[in-house]
Amino acid sequence: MTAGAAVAVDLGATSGRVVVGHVDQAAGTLGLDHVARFPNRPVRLASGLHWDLTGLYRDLTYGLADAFRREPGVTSVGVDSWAVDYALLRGDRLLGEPFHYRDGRNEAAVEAVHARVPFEELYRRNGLQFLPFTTVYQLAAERTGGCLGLADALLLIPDLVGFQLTGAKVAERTNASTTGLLDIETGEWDRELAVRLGLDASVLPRLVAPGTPLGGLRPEVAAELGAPAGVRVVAVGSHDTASAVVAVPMRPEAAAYISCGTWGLVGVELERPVTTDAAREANFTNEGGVDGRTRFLRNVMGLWLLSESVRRWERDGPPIDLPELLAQAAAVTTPVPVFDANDPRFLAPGDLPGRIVRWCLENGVAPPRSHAEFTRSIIESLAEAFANTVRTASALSGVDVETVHLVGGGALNTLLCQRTADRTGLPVLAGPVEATAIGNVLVQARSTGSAKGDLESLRSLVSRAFSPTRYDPGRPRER
Ligand code: LFR
Repeated sequence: MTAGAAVAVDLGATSGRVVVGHVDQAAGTLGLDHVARFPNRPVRLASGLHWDLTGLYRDLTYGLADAFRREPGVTSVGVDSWAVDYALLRGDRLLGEPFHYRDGRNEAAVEAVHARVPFEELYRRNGLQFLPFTTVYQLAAERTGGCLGLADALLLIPDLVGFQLTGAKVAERTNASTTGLLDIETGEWDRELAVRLGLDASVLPRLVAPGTPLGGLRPEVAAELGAPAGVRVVAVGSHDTASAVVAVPMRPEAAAYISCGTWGLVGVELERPVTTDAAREANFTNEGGVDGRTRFLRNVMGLWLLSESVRRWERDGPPIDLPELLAQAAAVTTPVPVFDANDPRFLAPGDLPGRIVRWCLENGVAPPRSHAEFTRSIIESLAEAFANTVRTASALSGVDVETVHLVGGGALNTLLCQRTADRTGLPVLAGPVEATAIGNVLVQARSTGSAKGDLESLRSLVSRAFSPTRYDPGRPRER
C-alpha cells in the first residue's frame, strides 16, 4: 500500500479508464496501475446521437470500487473527459443523456449564433477556433426544442461525474474554456455574451481552478464503493487535453506537442493567449491550461479517421486486426493520396472510406484501393496536417520549435510517429501514451500535498518515469 495514491478517471470518446497513480517526488518516482478500461459507445436515440453517460458512470464507479479494493491508501480522485459536451439538470435530476458533439444538430445553430454575434467578435471575446460543435452552438440548438428552459444547471461531463460523486456543482476552468462562454481576458463567464445569444446565464455554475478540492464522496457513494475514509474528489485539468499537456515532458519555449487520440491536438503552450487576425484566420484556439497557461493549438481530425474507417469495414466484413493492418500500411510502396484531414466532411460518423474516395475524386487524385492503402493514406494525411499545424503554431506564437512531443494513444503508432518526424523535419519524442491520466494524477498529487512545484517540476517527474521513444526525420526505424 502507498499512502497518498490518486485515482484518475479518464473518459475518452471511444473508451474510459480508471488508473491509480503513485507519486513520490522525493524519490523522483511516478507509477501507474491500470485498474479498469471500458468502452464508450454512443447511442443513436430518436432525439439524435447521445452519450450513454449513465452507462459510463456505472462503469467508472465499478472501476473506482476496484481501485479502492486494490489500494486502500487512495486519498483522492480526479475526473477528466473530452470537452464541450454538457448535461442539463433540474435540481439533482438529469434532463436526459447528453448530446454527442458529433450530432448533426449544430449545423443550423452556427448560422443563428453568427447572425447574433459574428465570428470575428466571438474570437475576440473567447479566443476559440471555429469548431461547429463548440458548446455555444450546441446551446443555440438546444434553445429550439431542447430542455434549456427546464434546466437550473449546466454541467460539463467531468463536472457532472464530480457532482454525482460529491454533490458539488462547479465548472472547472480548463474545460469551461472550451464552451465559448468564457471571457478570454478575465477568465470569468461572459454573461453579456450569454444574454446576447439568448441563453440564461444563471445555469452556469461557479468556476473553480484545477487543483481545487471539491469535497468528500456522498455517504451513499462512499458506502457503495467501499471507499477508504477521507477520500476527496479534486478538480483536475478536467479537459482531457489540458491534463495531457501537463504530462508532456517538454520545454515549452522550444517545443510543440501533439496530443493524439481520437483527435490530434497540435500546438504550443504559452503564458498569454494570441488572438490576432492571423491566429483567427489559421483557426487556432486559446484554451485554458493548468496554472493559467494557454493551450494555443488547433484540432486536427486525429485517429478518428482510422477508427471510424475500421468500424465501417467491420460492419461490412470480417473483424480487422489493427496491428496487422498498420504493418501492411507501413509496407505499402505505391503512392497514396494525401487528403485534407481537416475537411469537415470527416466529422460526422458514417462511411469515412467513401468520403475519402469522394475527396480524392473531387481533387483529381487516384483514391486508395485496399484497406492497407487507405490506412497509409490516412496516416500520411494526418502526418502532413500535423506538420503544417506545427509550422503554423510556431509562426503565430514565435515559439522556435526544436522538438515535437507526441503523447496519447497515437504514440504507439510507429508509422505515424516516423512520418510526422519526416514531414516536420524535426525529431519526434513519442510518449507517454497515458499522458492524460498522468496529468490528472499529478494535479491531484499537488493538491493533496504529495507533490510540489510548478509544471516544470511536475514534468521532470514525467521525463524520469517515462522515457520517450525518439524518431528522427528521414531515418525510418526498423520495424
Ligand atoms: C480530445 C477533445 C478535444 C476536443 C474534442 C471534443 O479528446 O477533448 O480537445 O476538441 O475532444 O470535445
